[in-house]
Amino acid sequence: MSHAQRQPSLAAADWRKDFPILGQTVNGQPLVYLDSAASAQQPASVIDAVARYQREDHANVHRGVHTLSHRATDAYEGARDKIRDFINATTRSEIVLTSGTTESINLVAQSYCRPRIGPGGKILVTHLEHHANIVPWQLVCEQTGAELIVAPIDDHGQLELEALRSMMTNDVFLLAIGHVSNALGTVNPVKEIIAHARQCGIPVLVDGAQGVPHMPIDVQDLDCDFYAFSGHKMFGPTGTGVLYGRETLLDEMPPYKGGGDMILEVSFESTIYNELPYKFEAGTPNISGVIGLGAAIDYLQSAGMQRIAAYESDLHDYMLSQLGRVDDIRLIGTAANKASVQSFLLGDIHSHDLGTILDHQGVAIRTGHHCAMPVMKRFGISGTARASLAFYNNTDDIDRLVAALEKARQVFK
Ligand code: C6P
Repeated sequence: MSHAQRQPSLAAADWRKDFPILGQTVNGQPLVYLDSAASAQQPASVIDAVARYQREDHANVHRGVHTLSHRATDAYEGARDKIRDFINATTRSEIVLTSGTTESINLVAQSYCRPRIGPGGKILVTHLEHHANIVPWQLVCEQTGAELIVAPIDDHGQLELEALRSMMTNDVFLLAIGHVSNALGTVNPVKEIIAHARQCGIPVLVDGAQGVPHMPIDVQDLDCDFYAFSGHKMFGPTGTGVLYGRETLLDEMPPYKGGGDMILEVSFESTIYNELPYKFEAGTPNISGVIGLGAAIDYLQSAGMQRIAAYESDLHDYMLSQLGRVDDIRLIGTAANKASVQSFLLGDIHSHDLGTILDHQGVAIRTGHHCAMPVMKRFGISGTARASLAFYNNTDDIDRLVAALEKARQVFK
């Protein structure tokens, strides 16, 4: 039986029951949530971990001698250890806790690039990037006189690898590349790309916002210098995120923000900064959120990332085969290696209208440019409808999506 013909296993039914929000009806229909790339839902264990912390343990971290502060600190730092283990970083010093992928990338742009780059230097990105992996580099270029250069993609939404490699010249200071495209679902062969960049002496930042929720990530195996991701896309709370950074690089970088907790000693004459990773974590952090993120990692570890990836791959194939049967559908993003996302257009229905009609049928998708305007421009469109999957989705969700699209077609006939 071909990959595409295989039905996804029923394991999702077990996972699904762990997500209380999915049990509701929306507009009179059972909710079909196909917008996990924007923000994934949280299992009860995450919601409970945050609530338990708020009820029983809340206090500021790293500051108090009292019991609650110790408990809060232990839980918060325990989550950092879980993150280290989850992505196989070498040490916990390499796990900087941020508010999300966006902040993680801005940190690298301002603290790693800005002090080191100038006119004549180049930052290399790809045409597939989310705005969060474009605009921080444009800011640095404006600030320093460096130049942003962009590797092209083909009509399937795949990187033109030969062109990318040929752009890795001596004057390139950093390659910033997404692991998985949020708009098209393309999975980039980042391990091979990083290996080539390393031969060229170019450090690499990977935007892993759409990678971490769907596949096992091993930053040592990838051999990347930075890997950025968000808690809310991996079934944890919003306002949490991670910057993995190679310790030798983080060590050399100046702080990104100043304030409490990132210092060892302050006087009006000078300040001695704290050790890694605290040097980059000024002010009171999102304590409850990070504890929730730790619980999300526990959940993912017990589900098993390999198992999740295999299930989602089958479900994605099923989605493609079913969408392919819808008349007048145009699939945007047809790369050979894809994860969990499919963009499409239906006839000449505006994507926002399509999203609204689907919502009336209880089906939640995202519409518009997906914060990836250059991708839309590349395909000559202003936006798409996008269905994105997580392991709590199943074939019924896909069938409901297809039925809702058929209904939309009738409405607009
Ligand atoms: N993409 C989507 O619907 P933040 O907002 O910092 O958590 O993540 C930003 C970000 C960076 N890179 C990629 C590849 C992303 O997909 C995102 C967020 C959401 O596709 C919201 S636009």
